[in-house]
Amino acid sequence: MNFDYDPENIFAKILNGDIPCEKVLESAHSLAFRDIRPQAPTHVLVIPKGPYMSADHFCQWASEAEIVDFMRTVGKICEAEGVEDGFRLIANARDHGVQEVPHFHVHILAGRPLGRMLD
Ligand code: DGP
Repeated sequence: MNFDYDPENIFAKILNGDIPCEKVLESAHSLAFRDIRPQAPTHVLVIPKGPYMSADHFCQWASEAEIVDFMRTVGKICEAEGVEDGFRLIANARDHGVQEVPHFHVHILAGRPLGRMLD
């Protein structure tokens, strides 16, 4: 699995403490921090601690404990950030998905009308 994972990617460096982040929540298998270029009043990134490049890899190869931990982290952040008016989860993957950082992450966006994405 994950033979192409780049251990030098930016989120790997955040995970090992080489690059600082504005941490929102940390759990056994996940870390959440604020996006450095926020696109909305709430823009949090949730990443697994394991070396998964993208959502398909995570969903195929992560353990159930990692997957549950990740989804619970998303849920806790939604509750803490107050997303009653609505929110969006985004997981970009590889070239066509315009993924900038090759470590799986979900964007949580909220706090303003986000417009339509899919027409
Ligand atoms: P994408 O891979 O296209 O889904 O988006 C990557 C996001 O990561 C982008 O919104 C900007 C954010 N980002 C890039 N470098 C850093 C960084 O060093 N720190 C933080 N907090 N966010 C970063």
